[in-house]
Amino acid sequence: MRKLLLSAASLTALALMACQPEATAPSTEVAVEKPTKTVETLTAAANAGTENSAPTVQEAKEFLEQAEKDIVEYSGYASKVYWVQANFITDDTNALAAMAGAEGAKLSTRLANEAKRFNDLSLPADMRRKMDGLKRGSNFPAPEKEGAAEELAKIMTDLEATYGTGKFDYDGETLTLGQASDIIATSRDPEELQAVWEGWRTISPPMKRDYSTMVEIVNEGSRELGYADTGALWRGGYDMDGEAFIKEADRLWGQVKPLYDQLHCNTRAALNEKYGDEVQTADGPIRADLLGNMWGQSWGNIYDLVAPKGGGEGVDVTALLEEKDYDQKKMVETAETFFTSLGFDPLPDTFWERSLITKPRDREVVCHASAWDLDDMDDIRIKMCTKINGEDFVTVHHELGHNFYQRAYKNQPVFYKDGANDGFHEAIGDMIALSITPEYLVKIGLLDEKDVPGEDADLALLMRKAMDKVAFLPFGLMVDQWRWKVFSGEYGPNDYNSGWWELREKYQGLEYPGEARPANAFDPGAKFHIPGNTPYMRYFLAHILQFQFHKAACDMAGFEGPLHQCSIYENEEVGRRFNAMMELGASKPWPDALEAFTGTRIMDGSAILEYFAPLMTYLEEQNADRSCGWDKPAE
Ligand code: X8Z
Ligand code: ZN
Repeated sequence: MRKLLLSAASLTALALMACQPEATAPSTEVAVEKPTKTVETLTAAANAGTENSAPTVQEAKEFLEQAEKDIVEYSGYASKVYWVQANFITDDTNALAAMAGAEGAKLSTRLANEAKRFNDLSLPADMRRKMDGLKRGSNFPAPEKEGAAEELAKIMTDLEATYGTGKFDYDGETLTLGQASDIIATSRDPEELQAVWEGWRTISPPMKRDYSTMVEIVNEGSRELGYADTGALWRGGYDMDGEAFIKEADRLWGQVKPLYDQLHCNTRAALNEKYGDEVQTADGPIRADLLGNMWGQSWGNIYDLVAPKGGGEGVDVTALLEEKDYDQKKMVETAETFFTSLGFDPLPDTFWERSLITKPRDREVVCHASAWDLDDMDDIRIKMCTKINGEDFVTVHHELGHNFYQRAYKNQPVFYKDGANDGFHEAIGDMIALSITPEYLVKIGLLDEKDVPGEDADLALLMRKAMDKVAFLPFGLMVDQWRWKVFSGEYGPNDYNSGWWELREKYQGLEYPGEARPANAFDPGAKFHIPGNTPYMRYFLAHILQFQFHKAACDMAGFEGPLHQCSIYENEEVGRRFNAMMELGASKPWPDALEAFTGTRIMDGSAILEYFAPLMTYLEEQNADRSCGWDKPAE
């Protein structure tokens, strides 16, 4: 949890961290119980509802100034509470986090309600934007009734802690998610894969009751803020009408689905060949435990099964990191160097002193990678249980992208200390990581010149990347399709699991292993962002945007070859223009920020299609005699 969501652009004025469960929001006891005189006066006047109480622009200005102070004061301590809890999960730190969360929830609710007083007042655009942001409250708003903020904050803290400490027994050992994920990534024994996949999902049934209570609470909070439900509140965070946003997401998915369908078809055929009809049929959905990832969200770990024949070797970054003896710190330093090569200042010493980059042996931490901004200025950090492999090499770039973005917009008012939209925040580091080409790896000494793959390896490089990036797209979309239906009531608690699998099949073409899921299964709870309460549409958008950014950057750099061969390493001009977009934070509607860097105001999937165009041709050839798609034939 942990953010006070404030702006029309899904601003999180309490942008303490990216990639984290979001809270309700902030304020100290003092701020909650003793609002300043100005605000008291305003509130009393608003309640009085007389003509005499019509607020002035000056009052609005004072209100915003006071709100900013309250938020800064709250987040200054709450961020430290959350950091300690996520780095040291105990009953005590959970209790502290829940207390901070409740205060935050009350603060955001109070500010949202007070901001309504200025609804009919004509305000300068910038003040209106701040006011609208405040009125959105938080992504998980508490209703005003007594005790609701406390109950909500406790549930949110408990859900996250249950996930963070989740373990299960397999083959005489107690496995953490990290250990289970290694088995899913490397094992090719379908029985073992199924057992470990099912084992991890035993951690989530106990979450279900709390989850449904939480849904009720935040829906009530959302209704008090004027939204039909919490899904509508989330969809309202994109500088456009919520209904228009649904259409926008559908449009983007429609652009990229043909590429996904081809990848799905080819991957299913490879799995069928590897495991036989008994395990993976040649038609229908793919068995979710066979894809090398606990959630079937990115498939790079089974690249070996789909490697184009005679298509060269590609580059195995995991092997290179091992060969060159990289440790976690060296991985992060390497990612930092990419940013500094673009002209960004190095990370502060405190980043290195305070970040957590290796899984501690002797205490419980939230291992899911995240990036934090503890003082909304320079105290930026990451927290991740980094593994020395290619996947986490990309993730450290992803996390530093959050940190460099946070620092770029640090001089904005607190209301605007956030991404242009949440997809932008997730796309920055990923865009940088798209520049990790073989030539770049040679420049930094990770790959020897003699091992640079020839042109014939392009397909291999593209296939590796597509197994991660293209495979992810429908997962990025379906997680919040599920949550939107949960918030709207279309999926009640009895439908949570069946609804999840309905969407897993519809969008991803996946199915669970085994005959049936247990009656008490709550499989959504086994994915961090559900108990961690982090909206997910941001990752879908980021997977579109990062290719759009990459293409714009390569155009700027004057690169003329195919997009997947372009690296912007050491290009300070691109860095300067990237920074110009980043330092806007959320101060402008996101199309303005997009235009500042790419020249267009529209999110567009054509860059990812261009990037993978040679692979698409290859996939279509491979699939020519296959029957693709996964719909069951009509009876
Ligand atoms: O959660 C993350 C980041 C932190 S914001 C590690 N990601 C999503 C996930 O792991 O499910 C990055 C890609 C998608
Ligand atoms: Zn992220």
